[in-house]
Amino acid sequence: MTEPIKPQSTSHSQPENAAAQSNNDANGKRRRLMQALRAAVRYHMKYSMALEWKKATNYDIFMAVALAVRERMIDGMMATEKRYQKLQVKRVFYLSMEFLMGQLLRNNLYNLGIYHWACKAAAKMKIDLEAICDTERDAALGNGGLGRLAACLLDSMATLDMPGFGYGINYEFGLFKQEIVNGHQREQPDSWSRESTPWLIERNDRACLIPIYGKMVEETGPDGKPKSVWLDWKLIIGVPHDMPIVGYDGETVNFLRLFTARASSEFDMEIFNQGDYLKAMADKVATERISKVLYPSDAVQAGKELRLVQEYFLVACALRDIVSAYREHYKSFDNFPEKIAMQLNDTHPALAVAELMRILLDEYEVPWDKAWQITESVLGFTNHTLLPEALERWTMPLMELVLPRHLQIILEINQRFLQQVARVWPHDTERARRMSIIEEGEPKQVRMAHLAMVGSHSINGVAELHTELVKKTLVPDFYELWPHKFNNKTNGVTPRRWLQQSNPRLAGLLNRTIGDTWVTDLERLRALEPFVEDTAFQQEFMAIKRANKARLARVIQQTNHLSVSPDTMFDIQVKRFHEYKRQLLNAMHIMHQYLTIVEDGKDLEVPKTYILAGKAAPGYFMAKLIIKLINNIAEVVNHDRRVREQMKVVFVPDYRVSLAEKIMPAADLSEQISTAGKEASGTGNMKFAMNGALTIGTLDGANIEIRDEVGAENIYIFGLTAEQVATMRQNHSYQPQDYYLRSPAIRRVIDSLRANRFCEHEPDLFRPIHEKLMQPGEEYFHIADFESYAETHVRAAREYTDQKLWARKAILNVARIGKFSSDRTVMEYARDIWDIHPLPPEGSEEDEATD
Ligand code: 26Q
Repeated sequence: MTEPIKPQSTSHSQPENAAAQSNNDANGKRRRLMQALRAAVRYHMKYSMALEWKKATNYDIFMAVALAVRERMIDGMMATEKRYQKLQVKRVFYLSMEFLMGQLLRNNLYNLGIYHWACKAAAKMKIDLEAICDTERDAALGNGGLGRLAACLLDSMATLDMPGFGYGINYEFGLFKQEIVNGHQREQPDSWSRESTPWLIERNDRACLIPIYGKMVEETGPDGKPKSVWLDWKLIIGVPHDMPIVGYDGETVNFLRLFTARASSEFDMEIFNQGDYLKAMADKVATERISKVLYPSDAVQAGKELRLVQEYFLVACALRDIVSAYREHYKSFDNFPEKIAMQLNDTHPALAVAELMRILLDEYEVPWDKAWQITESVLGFTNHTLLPEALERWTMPLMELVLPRHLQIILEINQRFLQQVARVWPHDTERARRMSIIEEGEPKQVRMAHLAMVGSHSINGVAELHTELVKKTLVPDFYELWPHKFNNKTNGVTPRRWLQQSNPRLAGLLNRTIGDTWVTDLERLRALEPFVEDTAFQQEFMAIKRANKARLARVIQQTNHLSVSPDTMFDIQVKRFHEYKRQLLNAMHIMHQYLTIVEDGKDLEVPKTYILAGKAAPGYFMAKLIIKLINNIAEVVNHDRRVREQMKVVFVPDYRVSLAEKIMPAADLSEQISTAGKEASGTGNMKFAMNGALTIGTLDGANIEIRDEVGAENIYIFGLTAEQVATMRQNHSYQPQDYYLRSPAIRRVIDSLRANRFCEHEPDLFRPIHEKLMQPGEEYFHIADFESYAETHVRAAREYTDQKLWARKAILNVARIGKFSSDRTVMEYARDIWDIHPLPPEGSEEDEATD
């Protein structure tokens, strides 16, 4: 592989002559690298794309550059595989229905260590590489937090030189594109062009055959005993497509393996031969539907057959692939747990428990107890939600239809599990009912979280509070039975994408001030603390923030045709739309601010730009209505001359990873305002703070740990605690009406909704909103938290007017955010759950530093 070149190798201490010599070498290397890049790009433009330079669009140039870069990634991937093979290292496989990768060219160039040289090489060809990178379509194979976490973990595993691989589905359509029409969300298909992406390498040689549907039939086995066999199944072909994942410094290149569903031609042949051509074609279309589209909901599960089939398809393809690679080196399964770990990203791949058992039992005739021991020691399960409506359940009839053999195995697992429960708690039928993998009812349902917990040796939550709530309130029986299985792994985000690449100005300042080691060791940001009082540093820091705000203002000008001033405070909430995330609380506060100006004639402490973005699941009525409300508020506010100098409201359409990369660095205030106890962790909160925004937030998810790190004086915490919320729920004491009667501000906001102030031409449009807000026991405590929220906003705005004070706090957020690197998260998973270790290439790192 071509050696990566570090942009600035500063830390080497060498004798003068040797240093000069090595500088010359490095310069020569750079020159050769730039020449090689230019040559490769020209080559691909001509021979891969058959295009002339003169006629190439920016997108064509993107393709040619990507193909040139891809060569280096493939070299790295093959070298990495060789290294792993040689030592037969233990590997971890991250099974996930979602990988929200975003754009990849910029990331790959940075991680290969050639971004700066590629920029220069491009400049020589009169090309603006940043603009080229921005023509790339996002790979949006995920909904939000859970999918983006998977992508961050892949980046960290490769950066840490760990053998960690992603397994997922190669959706033809990722998350829908959001358009806003008359203030309403409209969904458009996202064609991210998986057929032509330069980042996927089709591996027909590793295609696998997956059986599905059919029935169980009792037969007599060779030993004369009755035996049930799975017959009349259909076959699906899974074709893997590998996306190389380059670690920072380009040394380790792992991969994300995504499977496409194809109809099996051998199988179809039979029907073709029977002459039913149309039936055969219909079957083919039905099969290939499996990898057609990502389900766009990130909370309520629809219980749809196609989704179950998708989940099975992922698990079956992944396990076949993993087992067959293992079998190339080992005859028995004795070493399986020593060589393989698998992590289940929520319950979506929980069928892995049954599928691994099936493979071991039916295909390799491993006895039950041994198979069970292997399964349990290999699997780990991560929970990402406390919302009851998001817990996956599948009806028994559907399971039986789609996966008759798996259902049999699940029932057997359950029987043995319930025997174990009965040994610990004899005669406690109520507890057995609660813990059973099967939920009684009409119809009976399979609880996927129970299946995942029973079949895994580790169960983790994604922030400290969340893990405590999983143990104490979500599944207390399981915690009592297996306290040793439960552990916390607080989420993190990759500082490569979310600081170095998205905020090059701040990254530059950091490099100049404390060196560049923070890129792979984020705790090094602590070295910034001595600079918090340094006026010159503060000014530079704030100037960078302003430049990032100006960059976002340009985006907003283009998308919303609205001009916003980078000299106002940027108050930002971006995330999926959900009632529990309480964009509505933000909206209520914006209405309150507006009414304060126009009705009370008061000025705001500071001029503000409220920025919101995010998608609602297409079937989520309330979330969509809240999007409409925010757009209507924006319409009213932005056209009212009375508030012109003081506030603007922007809803930026089509929130996605590439937009987030422009938004996070431009925030002054980060809104993390979920109802306490509802947000498992949040990861946007980390991205904002890492880029120097202050958080206004509740004591929920990772906000609590962010406060612990940055210090209570550097974050704006408000509202009820999870405990207070739970108590008020228990004793049914939450009466929104009480707050309404007590608080004129709340009254005015609710009354303005009732009076159609934000929907003059569509009376009653927002009735469902104010009615729900005022319902006794309202699930999300909007009104209960309103006053505390509004007061805290006033405090934040006042402090913002003292720019020196604000700069100090913002800098401390950056300096103390080190914990939230996904490198730390991955190291904890590797140590506590996977038992895997870094395998740096020989002669890298230490050797380099000492020679
Ligand atoms: C389930 C069944 C059928 C169809 C869809 C789904 C489904 C899909 C996606 C259910 C849930 C999701 C996504 C959940 C998610 O993103 N959770 C978030 O995970 C983050 C990473 O751990 C946390 O930071 C967030 O707090 C959590 O909300």
